[in-house]
Amino acid sequence: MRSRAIYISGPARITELQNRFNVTISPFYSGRFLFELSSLDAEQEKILLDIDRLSPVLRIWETSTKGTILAAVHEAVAASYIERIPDTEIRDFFSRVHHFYSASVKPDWGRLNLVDGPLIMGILNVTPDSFSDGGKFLSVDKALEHALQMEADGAQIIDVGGESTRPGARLVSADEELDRVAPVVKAIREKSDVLISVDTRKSIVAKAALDNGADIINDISGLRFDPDMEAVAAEYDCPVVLMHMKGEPGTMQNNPWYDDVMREIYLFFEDRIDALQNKGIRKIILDPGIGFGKRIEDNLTILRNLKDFRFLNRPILVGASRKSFIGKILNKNVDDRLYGSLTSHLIALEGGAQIIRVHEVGAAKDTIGIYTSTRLF
Ligand code: 9MG
Repeated sequence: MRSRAIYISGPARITELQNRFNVTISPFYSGRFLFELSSLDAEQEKILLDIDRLSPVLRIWETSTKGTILAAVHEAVAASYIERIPDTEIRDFFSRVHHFYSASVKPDWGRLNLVDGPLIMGILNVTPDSFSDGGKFLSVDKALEHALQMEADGAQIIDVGGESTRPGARLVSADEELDRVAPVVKAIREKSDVLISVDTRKSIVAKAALDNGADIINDISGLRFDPDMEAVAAEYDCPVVLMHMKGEPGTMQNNPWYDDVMREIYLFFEDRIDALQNKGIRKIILDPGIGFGKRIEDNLTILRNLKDFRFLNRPILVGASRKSFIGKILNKNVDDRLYGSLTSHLIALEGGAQIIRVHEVGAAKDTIGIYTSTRLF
């Protein structure tokens, strides 16, 4: 069964859904979630209808011939109630709803432990042409110094990347990328216990980084660029960042277009989670890929609706730091985007992001400090 949470942002969204599903939705649901359930078999549909009869928890507006149901699930779906539902995918659906309304999932994957609150991933670009700090950290010593400084400032993860992913960037050969990344990962690991992620689309680079002490694969292609990447992730059983990107870096910002950006990303995540799990990859972090084949309004829609993705029961990572949508909205150069970046981080945290990928670690740490304090009272 496929299930998707749809956030009803306001009257325009209500009208859109009314038209799409041919149903009447009360304005009462503005600001709430509806759930689109599809591919239901007859058995599942019967269970849902029984639940609808017996309980106020679920109300069904339509069982269409296409097998899609638009449902409103009240926010208080109690765990004890879930226990009484027969053990089917419907029960799994209710468990996910329960999670969705109670808190983000917080897996403890050994060295990567998301139980104790959001983590900071500090960006370490070892490229001559990276979009915001190009060329500054090309030597191993300089890169190491910067990594250790970010750790001292509060980063729990250092994201080492040897290929620029800015729009229009050129492809780098595997050898060149390997030469940039592997010695830096090795040097950091010799000096520190900090988590290291390797920002690469190439399995050879990922494997070398993991062999030198990296912990996480951060692949902006969602492990689709290199056919061997999934095998490496499965073999090392390491966490992977599954990022959404429309197109590829060279051309992705040439007129990107979405009918419904949230829907497209959501379905991409569902498909890729299935595919990765079938390959034995269990530790999946979702990342909507701010700025990767997205217009300004797409980036803003994602940030505003980020919590929709929590329904997929996976931790969420957001990278908004210094990105061009901030520059365009505020009319600021790349070095002047700190406040815009921090505000974006805060919105991401509010939407359930558990890892934020940042350039300015100390400032991000303060943002998280205030954000988490407000959760305590
Ligand atoms: C490498 N890189 C650049 N931007 C990124 C983002 O937003 N997310 C992830 N996972 N990686 C990114």
